[in-house]
Amino acid sequence: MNPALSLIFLFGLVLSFAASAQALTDCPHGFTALGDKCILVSREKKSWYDANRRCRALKANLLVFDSLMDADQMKTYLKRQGLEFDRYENALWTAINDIGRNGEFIVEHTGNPMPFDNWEIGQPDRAGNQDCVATYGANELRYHDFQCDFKLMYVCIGV
Ligand SMILES: [Ca+2]
Repeated sequence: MNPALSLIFLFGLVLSFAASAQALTDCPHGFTALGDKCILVSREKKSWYDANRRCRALKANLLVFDSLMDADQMKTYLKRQGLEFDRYENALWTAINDIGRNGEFIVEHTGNPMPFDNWEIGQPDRAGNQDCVATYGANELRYHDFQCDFKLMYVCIGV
């Protein structure tokens, strides 16, 4: 191969390599790639309604786990971020709620039941008026129903 051709070949190789690296981490500004998702963890505590609005404004949705593996991956990530999960105040909002119909918990952005049953034992206990679901690290990120006006951290998932 003559030098000019090999240079072009090398350039093409670098470009395709850059493109494949880009595909793996192609997340909107402020979001981080985690598995096949783009996530944004906000430590700013908000009511469920405000957290949901904030995610939607970022063209994202509140968190929902698709599988046990998905939940485990998030748990590892959040622990690595140094998030403290010793108290329920440090739970994170999910997209799941039964605001529309009491007792029928659905994923806000799909209208469907949660894809993976991740309730903590004894939850939902519906203590008071608990229509919104958070994931609670002290219980392995299992789901708890909370009052929606409770201020919690949250995770947005890019769409
Ligand atoms: Ca509860």
